[in-house]
Amino acid sequence: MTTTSTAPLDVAVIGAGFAGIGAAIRLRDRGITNFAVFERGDAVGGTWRDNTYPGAACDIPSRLYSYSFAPNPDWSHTYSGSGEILGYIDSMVAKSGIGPYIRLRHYVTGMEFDESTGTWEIAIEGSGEVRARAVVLASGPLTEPGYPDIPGIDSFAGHTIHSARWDHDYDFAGKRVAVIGTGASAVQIIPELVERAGSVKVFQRTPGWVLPRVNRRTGALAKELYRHVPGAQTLARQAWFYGHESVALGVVWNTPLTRVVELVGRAQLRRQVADPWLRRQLTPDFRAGCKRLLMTDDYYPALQRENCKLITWPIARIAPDGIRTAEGIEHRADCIVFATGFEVSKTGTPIPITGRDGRVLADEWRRGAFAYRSVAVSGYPNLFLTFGPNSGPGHNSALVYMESQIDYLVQAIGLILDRDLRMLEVRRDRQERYNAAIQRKLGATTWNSGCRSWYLTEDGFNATMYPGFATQYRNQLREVDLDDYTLVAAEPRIAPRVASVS
Ligand code: N01
Repeated sequence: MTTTSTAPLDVAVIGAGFAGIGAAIRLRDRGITNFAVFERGDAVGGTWRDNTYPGAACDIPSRLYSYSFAPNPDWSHTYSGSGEILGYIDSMVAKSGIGPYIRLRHYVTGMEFDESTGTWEIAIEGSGEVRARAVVLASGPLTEPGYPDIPGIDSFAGHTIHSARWDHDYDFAGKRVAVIGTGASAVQIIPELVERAGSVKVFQRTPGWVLPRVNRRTGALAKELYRHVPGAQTLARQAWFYGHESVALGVVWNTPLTRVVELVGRAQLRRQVADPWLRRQLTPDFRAGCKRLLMTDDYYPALQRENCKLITWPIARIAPDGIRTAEGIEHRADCIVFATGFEVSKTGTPIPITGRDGRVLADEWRRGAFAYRSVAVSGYPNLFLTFGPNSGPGHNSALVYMESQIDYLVQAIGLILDRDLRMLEVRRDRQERYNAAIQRKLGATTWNSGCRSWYLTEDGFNATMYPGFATQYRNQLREVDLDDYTLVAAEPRIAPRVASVS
């Protein structure tokens, strides 16, 4: 797709992960065609393109971890692996025909709002600038690999691999492997590593709550049913949705049901780990739900394999030949696997964003990000976020939340174009009132109950999670309420709209 250099795009979507692809499909469904999706990588898929470590899979059932507007009757299992999810994203692109709108290897480095024209000026590395009347920032929170702040990390002479940038050429056979981290990625990697490596040492700082994940193959008959009776698939999705909603009662808030979740975790530990000392080392000391629940049946058995050892002494430093723990033991390693999560931007922005009157979003978010209903920010007209501040689910599918954001922002962008608005900007008073309520509600959640997690800033501010049911989140984004916004008409008209051409 090309546009003339002077005519702005109607919409620029930044990122071609799940959110960006979903936004592109829904924009096109709405009849908006003068848009482009800018993706810095050389393929679509975002986090599912990047996280290809052995065992990478989703811990939310696929029928729910997918878009309701793109149902897939062919999921092979209840929970899918990363390859199948990536295949689903690719097939959405192919079936919807949005491929020509996607510009791969286009790295957006910053953007600035021009109030006089009501357009965003978007800088793209090596390609100059593009203007767009509206922007969808769909760059995702889990993109940059996070490395721990451990002394000597750069001195290690062996091989290093991060879970989010797997090295498929490295041969683990016979190697001594150290894994740092025991979060959602680590518990999927470790069962695979013990099969391949000579030995595996798992360095745990905090044990998490591990719950069973019963994964079943979807039979041919069920697939036929889903293929020919779409209502059956909708029904299955709804059942998963409300099942997960009920889990919120024990996971989002600290209630008697939280004890039930913990009982299930303890039962899993008792059933799978015989040694009382190991059990003790693996018993969490925080409320279930405070950190992400770890859904796996394979992790505890893997830790008890002959060639695997759990290390719970704190890491003192990384040395050229391995890892030294606080009690003075040296653990030699040929390879260190960093399953240490992501550099999550909670106090800044992924790229410099300059809004109306020269304000800089990273400055405003210095002490923690905030937005109106997670999708719009006052002072930054015509800009919409996916997976923005306080939109994270602890108990339900991120895709449900994303779909609500997308439907909302497509409505809002439709308004800008249909009414020929120069600016659609959320009112600051509405945004402040919304965030005061969000932060008040977060105080009562398990996430703010005293554990360390990537949900919180260093100061303990929660800019990440939505303190409620997915149903409530969805309802608040059902309609764009014009009372929440300031509308400024396009006057004088900006450069005439030009039909984009392929
Ligand atoms: O990262 P994490 P992740 N010394 O930040 C440890 C999504 N996801 O990649 O708990 C020693 O959760 C750290 O220890 P502690 C999902 O949203 C989804 O596993 O902080 N250890 C922790 O154990 C998830 O929440 C799926 O004490 C250090 C680990 O590293 C998000 O990705 C699958 C350390 C980091 O855990 C991130 O998960 C996988 C240090 N200095 C991931 N620094 C699905 O199935 C950090 N650690 C959808």
